[in-house]
Parts: sequence; structure tokens; C-alpha cells
Amino acid sequence: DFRIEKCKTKVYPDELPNTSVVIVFHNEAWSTLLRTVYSVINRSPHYLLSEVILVDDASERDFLKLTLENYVKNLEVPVKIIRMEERSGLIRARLRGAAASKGQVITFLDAHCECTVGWLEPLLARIKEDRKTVVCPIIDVISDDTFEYMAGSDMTYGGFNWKLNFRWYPVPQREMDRRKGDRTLPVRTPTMAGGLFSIDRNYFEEIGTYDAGMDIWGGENLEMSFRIWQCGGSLEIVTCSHVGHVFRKATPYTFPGGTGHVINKNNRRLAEVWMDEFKDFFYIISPGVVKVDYGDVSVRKTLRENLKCKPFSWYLENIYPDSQIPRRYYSLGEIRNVETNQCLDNMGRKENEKVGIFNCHGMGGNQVFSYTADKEIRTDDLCLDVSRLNGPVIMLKCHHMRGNQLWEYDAERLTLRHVNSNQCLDEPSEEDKMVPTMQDCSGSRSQQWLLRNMTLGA
Ligand code: LR7
Ligand code: MN
Repeated sequence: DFRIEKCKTKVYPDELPNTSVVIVFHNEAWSTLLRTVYSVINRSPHYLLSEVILVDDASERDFLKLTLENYVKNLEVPVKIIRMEERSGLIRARLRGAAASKGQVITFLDAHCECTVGWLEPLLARIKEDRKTVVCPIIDVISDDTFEYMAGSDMTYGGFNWKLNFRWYPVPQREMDRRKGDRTLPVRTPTMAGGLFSIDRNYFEEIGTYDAGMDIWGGENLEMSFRIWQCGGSLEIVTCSHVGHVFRKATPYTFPGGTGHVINKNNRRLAEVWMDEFKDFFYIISPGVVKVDYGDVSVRKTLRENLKCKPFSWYLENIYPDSQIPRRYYSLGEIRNVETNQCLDNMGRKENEKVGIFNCHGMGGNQVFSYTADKEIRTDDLCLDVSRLNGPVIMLKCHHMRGNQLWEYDAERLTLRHVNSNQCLDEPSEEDKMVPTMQDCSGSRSQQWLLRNMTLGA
């Protein structure tokens, strides 16, 4: 039982909606798959379980065929197995499972989870309170070495970075304040990890299920997160519910068409439909993705119109103000020195290290920075920070407190002045040709910088 004490004594309504549990898998191991199924059966009140649906996404392993079919016949809860005719990916497999399910709520789980005591009631209770709330448990870590269950944190929530990778970040103070410090109350989260959540089945349909044009793996979690928030729903982590998940170091299966291609395609589909002009952050940092053919998204755009969904800027302002993507910014792209023609480079975005300077390569990645309306120079979640006279210029987590991360760009003189030290960003010194320096502002060409796509109207 991994709940905090206050969760253990919470009382939930008797009349909760029941749920179907949908688990999709491709070549999953026997032990982890059965651990998932047994934990659902053993740790859920049976009157709340409509059925368990296992969707086999064209696995090749023998034991997942007849052996599995015979095995689940003897379990105490109806377990249905659906087979995809061909490898379809987790998105279309989940759609198939959802279509076959009968419960009032659909609960999705990865095939290598362990549900713990009391996991289900708080999820269903929250949906009963508000059917447009999509709820996730706290996802604890199951070690992929020892398979030991390790309690995770109730102080993190979901976000994403410029490359559209899902990331955990600390729950910000504003959300702590909203819950008045009560750790048993759900956390409103900008995004979800994707694998473990419950949703009212009618709402799942109303809000447009999934984008069936997405292949294999990736992107569907952000797509659904943006869609829920922008179209009038909400997404929460219900902190009294704990489910463990085996975090694997590498993918155990193939990506037909190539991993990069598949993920880029899915991400393009979500960026094109939901992110409006903010898709530029993704495209400029990964210029290669704009060459990827992402198929037809007109059906999804029509969905967005029909549901009268709000713009991405609304989401950034109201749901994810601490996002790595600034809602207002002056420039996005390389920052080039006029004298040396070299570009600032974050050297692989290592926190607490000096920002570098290199030949400009025009390939996005480490040479993409944004000068934001808050006057920070950021690359994803890291900001240029100077804490001493004459430097160095370090990359630190952006803190939004101005302080040492406040820069004034003079669009006429082309200087980047660090406000606290009143010094200007300058070319490297003789000792270290790889890092820019801080010097008293002199108006020299070495202190002139060109910011890409600079617009002062932001
Ligand atoms: O082609 C496939 N067909 C499948 O049926 C590929 C995968 N799958 C199955 C697979 O067997 C598994 O049961 O789909 C499920 C998810 O695949 P994983 O376990 O390889 O994904 P993951 O845990 O690495 O990735 C997370 O992001 C994915 C993005 O598409 C999905 O949303 C996963 O469900 C999601 N997992 C979680 O949210 C658990 C917590 C991880 C974190 C953070
Ligand atoms: Mn997984």
C-alpha cells in the first residue's frame, strides 16, 4: 500500500461507475503481463470491473497465443483477448480495445504494470464528480533489473520540452496553493505520460478518441493532453491512486519504418493540429521533421473546429504558464556574433555548464535560443545566467525571477546587455575560444549579435 495515510481513510461514494480495463501489448513477457492482469483482479472491487480486455498487437511470441487464451479462462474476472491482424501500434490497438469495451469508464494500462491497494476507487470517484476529467494515477517505478516496486513522487506533474518529449517537472507553487497544501487532492497536470489513465467512455468518444493516423508509439499522449485541455476538459493526477510501471532502458520491439520516422510523423500530426504558431519551436529545433510526410490531418482539424477548441496560446497561458515554450517572445533561432560569425551553442544542454560558441551550422538543435518577452535567453528549460562580474555565462534552469537571467537586447546597437552586471555579451577570449565572455559595454563589433526571426512586436 503506497498511499499516504490521509488517502487510506478517504471515503468514496458507494455508487461508482464501473470500468473496462484495456491493456494493449506487443511481444510482452509472460510474467509482466500476468502481473498486470493479476494486480487488476486482486486489487479492484469486482463490482467495479466490467472486464479486462487484452489487445494483442500482432505479437510473435508463441506463449501469447493459445497458452495465454487457456490461462485467462480460469481467472475470476472476464478477460477478453482481441488480436490485431497486423502490427498497428499502440494507438490503433487501444482504439480497438475501447470499441469492444462495455464499462462506463475505460481504464488504459501498459502491459507491465502493478496496480496497488485502493488504486481504482479514487480514479472512478473523480470521474463521477466530473465526467470531463481524465485521470491518471501516480506512476511509481518498477525496476527493470529487480522488478522491485518503488514509490514515486506526488510532487511531479507532466510537461513537455521543445522537442515534444514528455517530461516530469516539479509541481509549481501555484498548483500547491490551489490545493491549499492538501496532498490528497488531484493535481491538475498540463500533460500525461499516456499509458495509464481512466476516462468516461462517452466523453472519450465526444472528445475524439485518438488520432488513428498515428503509428506504433509516441505523440498520442501529448495529442490527447492538448485536446482535453483546449476543448473544455481537464486532466489530473489523482494522488491517492498508485500504479507501478516497468520503466525500460530500451525499446524491446521494432518500429517498422524506423523509430525516428514514426515518432516524427506522430509529432507532426499533433503539432499541425493543436499547436498553432507554437509548432515553430519544434520545427526550428528539429529542422529535419518538416520533411516528414505526416499524411492527412483534415479530419482532426475538423474535430477541433466542431468542438470549438481554444487556441494553444490559451493553453500556455492558463494551463501551462511555466512551460518551456514562452507564450510571448521576440526571437527564435540562432544567435550570431557579427564579428566572428559564430553562434551561441548550448553544447548538448548540460545544466550548470558554460554556454559555448561554435561555427553556425543552421541545423537547429543546440544552436536554437529564444529571446522571450520576459527578457530571458532560453534554450528549452535552460536560461543564460551570469552571477559574477566578467562572467562566466552559465546555463541554469530558468527561474522566471528576472535576477541574473535578465537581458536587454538593443536592436539598434545589437548588444545583449546583462542587466544586473551592466556588462555586455562578447566574443571569446584568447584563453578559451569555445565560450563567450562578459565585458564592459564598449560598442565594439564583437559585442554585436544578430537574433534570428527578431520581431519587436511580441
Ligand atoms: O507497436 C506497439 N504496439 C503495442 O501494443 C508498441 C507498443 N505496444 C504496447 C506495449 O506493449 C505497451 O503495453 O503499448 C504499450 C506502451 O508501450 P511502451 O511500454 O513501450 O511505452 P512506454 O512506457 O515507453 O511509453 C509511454 O509513452 C507512450 C507514447 O506512445 C505510451 O503512451 C505509453 O503508454 C507510455 N507509458 C506510460 O505512460 C507509462 C509511464 C511512462 C512514463 C513517463
Ligand atoms: Mn510502458
